[in-house]
Amino acid sequence: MAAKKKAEKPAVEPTNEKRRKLEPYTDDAQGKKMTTNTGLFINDDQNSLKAGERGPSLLEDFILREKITHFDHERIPERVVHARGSGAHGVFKVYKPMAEYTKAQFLNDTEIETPVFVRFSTVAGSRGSTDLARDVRGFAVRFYTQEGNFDLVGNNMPVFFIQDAIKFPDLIHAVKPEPDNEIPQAASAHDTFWDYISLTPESAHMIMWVMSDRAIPRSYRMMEGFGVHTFRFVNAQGVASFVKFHWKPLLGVHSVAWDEAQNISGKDPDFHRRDLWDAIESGNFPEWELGVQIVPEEDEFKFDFDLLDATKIIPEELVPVQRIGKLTLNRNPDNFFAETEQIAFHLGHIVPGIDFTNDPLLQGRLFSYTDTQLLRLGGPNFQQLPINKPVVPVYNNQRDGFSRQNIDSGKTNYSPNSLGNNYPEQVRAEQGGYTTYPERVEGYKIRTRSKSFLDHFSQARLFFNSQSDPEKNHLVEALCFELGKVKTVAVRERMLGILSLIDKGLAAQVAVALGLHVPHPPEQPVNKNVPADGALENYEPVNREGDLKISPTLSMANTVKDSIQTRKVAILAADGVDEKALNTVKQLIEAEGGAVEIVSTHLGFITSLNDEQIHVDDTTLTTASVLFDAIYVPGGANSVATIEADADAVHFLNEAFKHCKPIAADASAMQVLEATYFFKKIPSDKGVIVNGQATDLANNFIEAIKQHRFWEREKARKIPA
Ligand code: HDE
Repeated sequence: MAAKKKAEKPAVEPTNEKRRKLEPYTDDAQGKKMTTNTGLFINDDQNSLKAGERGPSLLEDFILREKITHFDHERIPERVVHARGSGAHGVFKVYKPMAEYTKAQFLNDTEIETPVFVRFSTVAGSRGSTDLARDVRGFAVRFYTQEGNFDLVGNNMPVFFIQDAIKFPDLIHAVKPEPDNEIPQAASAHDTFWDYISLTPESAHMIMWVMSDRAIPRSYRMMEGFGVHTFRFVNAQGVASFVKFHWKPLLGVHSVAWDEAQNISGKDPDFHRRDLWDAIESGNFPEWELGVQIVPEEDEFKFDFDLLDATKIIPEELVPVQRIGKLTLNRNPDNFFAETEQIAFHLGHIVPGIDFTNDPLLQGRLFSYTDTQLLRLGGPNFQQLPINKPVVPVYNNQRDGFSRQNIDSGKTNYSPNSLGNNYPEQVRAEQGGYTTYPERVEGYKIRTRSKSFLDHFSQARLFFNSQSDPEKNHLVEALCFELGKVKTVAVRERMLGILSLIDKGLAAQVAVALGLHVPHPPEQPVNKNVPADGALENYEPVNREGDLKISPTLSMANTVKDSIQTRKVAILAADGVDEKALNTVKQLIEAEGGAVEIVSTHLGFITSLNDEQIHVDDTTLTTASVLFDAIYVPGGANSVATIEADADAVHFLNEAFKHCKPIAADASAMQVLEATYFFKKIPSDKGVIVNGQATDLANNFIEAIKQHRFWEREKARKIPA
């Protein structure tokens, strides 16, 4: 696919009702005169009012006071979790009517393009923290439907750490920086997190995901998304089914290496934010398909896990994912604060045809989201902020409060009323009024955990067993890293106990790195889920084998690898470069949708063999290999000699090799490769393309870039870059 031209912003607006509705609130100061907030033209914005040239400033200076007061109040509390994030506008279109399962209009009308706003985030770090932290990513989607806002507030992992919302504050306290010294930022590799996890066996499955490469995505555009909980679809006849939501990225699911992630955190902590922004600005609109797994109500108890348990997936091999529509992100926000920061998601923002289940994690979330916005956005009127307003009108008898925007006219603000003809009127179900699915519930009031929630290990094992060898190695190394940062030996030991209940080999490998022995025989993990008066047997984890041994869809090795679209390729070149080779490779990569940057030893231009002036995008000082997906070294004697002599350029290649990236070099540039460690140690590698003329070389290189990474290279462990 060819790289698309930069999108003209207005081109996407007419199709997007939400964008149109935001327009009246969007203002640009170009060509405008400066005023105070009351509209008074400002004559001098640079000097405060003083009593004499060198005299004190005067309290009378209303311009100074207004400007400073506003500034003093510019910050709002960051989100207590998911503080660091990036958002974008887009559209969603369903492929085929889903009437059999749901009456939700936006999932039935194939003509409607529903406007969306999506916010991706990390969970633990503060607003200014690095994008590349090992963490879960939030994947929150707001659909501005004709029946009101529907928010699918999901993550890039399909399960969660805990089964009951009442545990959430503890989990988050444990993962956030430690309370005495506020260290470490945006990292789970510390004592309090693993202390908590080692006492919380229900987190075993989620820990496998967070220690996998899913926690260090290459791009937001290359992540899956999941609604996590089981939701309910309800059709027009009132028939309900269970549903799990998925987002499948069309570019495939890809990650970086952990060493790379740590480097990126220093070189470009905005890596994911920049990547999303740049892709949209360049017209390479990120796309996902919405997937659903549907389970008929009568099959609720058919599985060896509980559908209400958010620490479990429904393996795709048991219930296939139907792809039912497409999400396209096609416009960056105009203002980060007004849009990305002020958007207030809530999984209680629902439309007819979609309903909740009794998942105790979901139930607690239904309370938390509005509650948190009341503090974060300063009162009950946050729904009237432009980014939060639905595209459909809003009428009710809620009134007043801080920063009320609406001017609600009329005498009545209560219901029933006769003075206002009893408006706004309620809406019958057949006319779109929301009705809750009449699920039958009865039981004792009781604080307990269902026994159907107690198998904490079989799906953790399923996940581990389903990984490719390199993925398993990464997971082991992640655990060695994280637990290696834990100072308390008893915590490490407890974690080894938990790991041994998932997989003995896994536990043994981690134990070696920690210089410990796996507790033997593996005891039941210390289980602090048990309430003071609870009986242990009601909480004791069950370690069953699990019906399914392998689920191939859980491995990123099986993701789509058919495109190099938006992959970034660095060309290492200097004066005297062979511009024919350079241009051939560059053009072929760009024709496939890849992006090329010329990296040299100085900025400005380099002069090729034939005196062509080539613009330099970056130097080995201003960029780094970790910010690219692949590297190419063209020939040309002088260029090759300069690159070979530049230690940073040689490091660039060694590091790219270490991170398993494809590398290509012209035959006449071999001298550069020979200066690297890797070429001396591993002269032949599938991902190092050194044969063929420019066109062949480029084509083989493109095929290699499609593979993303040559992880098997890591086995050699010979590259100290
Ligand atoms: Fe959240 N979560 N969460 N969460 N969550 C928030 O709401 C909460 C959970 C998720 O981009 C907060 O507006 C509780 C699961 C995303 O603005 C807060 C529990 C999943 C975002 C909150 C959970 C999520 C949030 C903080 C346990 C995946 C960012 C700011 C019951 C399905 C949304 C805010 C955005 C944000 C509470 C667990 C996803 C405090 C109590 C499970 C993507 O309300």
